[in-house]
Amino acid sequence: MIDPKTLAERFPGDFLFGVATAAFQIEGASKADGRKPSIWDAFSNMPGRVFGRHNGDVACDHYNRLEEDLDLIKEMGVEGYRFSIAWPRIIPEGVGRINEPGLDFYDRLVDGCKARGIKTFATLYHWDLPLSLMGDGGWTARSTAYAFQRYAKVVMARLGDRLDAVATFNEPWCSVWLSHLYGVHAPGERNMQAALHAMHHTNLAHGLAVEAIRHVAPTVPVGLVLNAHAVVAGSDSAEDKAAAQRAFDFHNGAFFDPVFKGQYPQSLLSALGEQMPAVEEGDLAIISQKLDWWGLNYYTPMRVADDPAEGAEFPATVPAPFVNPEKTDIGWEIYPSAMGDLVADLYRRYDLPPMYITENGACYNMDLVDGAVDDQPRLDYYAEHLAVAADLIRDGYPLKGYFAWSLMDNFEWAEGYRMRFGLVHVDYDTQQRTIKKSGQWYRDLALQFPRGNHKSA
Ligand code: GCO
Repeated sequence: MIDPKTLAERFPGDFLFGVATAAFQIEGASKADGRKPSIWDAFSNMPGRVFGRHNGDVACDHYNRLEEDLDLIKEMGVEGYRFSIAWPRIIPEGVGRINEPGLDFYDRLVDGCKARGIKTFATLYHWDLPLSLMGDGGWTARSTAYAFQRYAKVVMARLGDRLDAVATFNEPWCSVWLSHLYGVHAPGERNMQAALHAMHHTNLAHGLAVEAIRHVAPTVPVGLVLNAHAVVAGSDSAEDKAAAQRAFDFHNGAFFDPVFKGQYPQSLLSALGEQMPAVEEGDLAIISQKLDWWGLNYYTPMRVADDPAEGAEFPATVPAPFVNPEKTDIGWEIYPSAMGDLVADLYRRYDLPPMYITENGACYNMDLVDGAVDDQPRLDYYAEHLAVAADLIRDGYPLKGYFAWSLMDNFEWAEGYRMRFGLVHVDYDTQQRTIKKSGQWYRDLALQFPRGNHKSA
């Protein structure tokens, strides 16, 4: 077992270790204090969408257990907490009326972190779009981008003085492709045209929000969290290599190119441009404003091969087999070095600001035995990926911090509560929290920071 103190030596003294969560996955209290439904409430209440028809009504009951959960974060020894803000608590209908009690909750959250010496990394959008906005088409409508800008302004006016960083979106790949093309996430659409509209309006919303944040809270570092895919060709054949480049353009380029280059990938425009909404003059300048940081969420590589089918839709790829047969309980291949290769590839392709790993972690579903959870494979997953993170720092990449996904077991979207990613176990009947073996190990690592010259007084 890798000794956390030895591993700690490989990181600079001011490296930030944190834990991450998202509002809909942990808060519960879905009808409390003026919150209105999000698309995830609607989606999870429909049969056949989420495993076991699980929903977010109670989740980890975090909304009602805020103080004890903040104590738990403190106990985890971390210096940073990455959380998301629920738009339907702040502006319940998406537009119009502002709901003060919703803002009050995040006020308490942020103050509670500050009182405990924990840095606050807020995400404005982690997939819980106010359901009312679906009346206009949700993310397929350009108006949603402007509604998001106003929401960003409202949040930053209230919390901006106490946030250490803010991200506009979490994983637009999921809220665009997974939600509008593959139908797996809310709103469950399966349509390329809808997905391309969601893509551009999400990118636009990101840019409009950056503008709003800089206006209202100019000192808060602004970023974007992307689940960049480590795309690997299934073979050395020219066909598979070309497939990998198309997959890169579609899965990564659709977001990285407009944000960091001010244009959409040419291959995507050629193949799908006619189905895209109008890109209005000035949109790409708004989208490509310089960011202070970006966040990478990494779990597993994406192996692709060419799809030889006649008329296959862009990017025309099929999955290629795993190289490492070892996978986590959610079925994702474990392949730590792909994370390092991905970061190197992205810094080669784009002019990127400093980064954080904003999510990394593993699904293992072992349960409590005699009051303890022995989740050695999760601990190993963390140790192996953190070794790659340390290599990246050694090689000169501007990696500033690492957030484990997740603080605790929670609502794993379409998988419901059956898939567990927590460093802390949650008993959903009693809401009891128990730090797992991996959580104790992570705490021993995180407790070493900050250290050396960087130690704060
Ligand atoms: C994500 C998510 C998390 C997931 C995690 C595991 O951004 O994909 O932030 O919500 O729970 O990735 O699938």
